[in-house]
Amino acid sequence: MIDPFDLFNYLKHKGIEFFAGVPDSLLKSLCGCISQNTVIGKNHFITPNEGLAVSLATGYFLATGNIPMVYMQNSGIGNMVNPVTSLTNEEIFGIPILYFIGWRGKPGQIDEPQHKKQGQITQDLLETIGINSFLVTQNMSMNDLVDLFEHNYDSIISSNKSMALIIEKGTFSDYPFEKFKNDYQISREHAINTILKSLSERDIIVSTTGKISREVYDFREFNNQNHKQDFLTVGSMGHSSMIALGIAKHKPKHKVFCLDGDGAVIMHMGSLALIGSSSAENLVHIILNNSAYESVGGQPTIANHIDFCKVALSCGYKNAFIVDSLPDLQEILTNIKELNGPTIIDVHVSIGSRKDLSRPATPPNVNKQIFMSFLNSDQ
Ligand SMILES: Cc1ncc(C[n+]2csc(CCOP(=O)(O)OP(=O)(O)O)c2C)c(N)n1
Repeated sequence: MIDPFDLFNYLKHKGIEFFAGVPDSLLKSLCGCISQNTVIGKNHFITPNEGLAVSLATGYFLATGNIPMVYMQNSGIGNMVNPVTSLTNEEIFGIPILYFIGWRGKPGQIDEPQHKKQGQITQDLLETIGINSFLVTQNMSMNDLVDLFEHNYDSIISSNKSMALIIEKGTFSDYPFEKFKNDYQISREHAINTILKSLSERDIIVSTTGKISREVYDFREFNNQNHKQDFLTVGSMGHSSMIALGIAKHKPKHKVFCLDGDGAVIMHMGSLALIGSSSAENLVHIILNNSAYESVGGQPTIANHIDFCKVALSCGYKNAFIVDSLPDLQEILTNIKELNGPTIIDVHVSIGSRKDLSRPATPPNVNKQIFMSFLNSDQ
């Protein structure tokens, strides 16, 4: 195992003092250590998506000539393919970056279905987009990692190429970091239960990546309901509102509720602009806003700098509500039944979740069939 603080100090010794990325559960203690020992907004930026971490790191390199570090879960590689292949690649501008990439879905390890494909292709994909990658496994020590660096880092970076370390689960030991907090009162799970209880049997749910979908799933299980109305977007963070829009436009007699996270909305915030311009009267976009990436360790998002309602209204949403209490949430859910959307509800929720949340018991393609049969059972 590697102590994140030893790594942090080693990186400092190599002149790496700028960090950008999107948090990952496998990198939780490393991300915590970076946050604890840097200044957010100065030499550490938690970026909306992984591609933007690459371009931000590029700007840092251009301004200083120093090597930036970019971190992410391997599912974020997709978001960075464009800036890596058309900006930082050594045949274009040649911007050297050091990547730390959490390896979900490693072949041979049990993981969720949405990580399987990405886990299989992680090394090949990095090679294809021109990044030299190295595996860091849980049995490696800091000395092993230093060896790996000393043999490879300088030669790769000095030829204006990038180097990635693919990090296996369990590589980093714990690091005591101060947890980000908010002042919000409602628990996210209570908010979700309140929303689902208020819906009719015809309403559709599209929920986002992470624990929000797991809480939706558990609500149905605990209430002996089936899951046919729910599309759980277990991967593809940031895309659930577009899935919801696609359904809403083609199933106008159903109300479609997108249960989104603030981190997910920020990841692809242009979706608010498209929804606003869409005149999807039957779309209700609910942000369960804890200003944090709670599902992967609770690191802060930039949501507390954003008034989502104002943004949505300026994009063309017809109604917007901020909610801080369960009675207000209940009242708004009743009132919006009569309103034409698109509607946004920014529900302020606390950071935290049950430790024993379940995960869908049936595979995504089976869930898709059940969902589509429900959607297409009436017009
Ligand atoms: C492209 C991509 N990057 C990163 C992740 C890892 N990831 C899964 S859930 C999550 C946090 C989601 O945060 P938010 O939307 O704010 O919801 P919360 O967990 O706070 O409810 C992250 C970063 C991912 N699945 N996909």
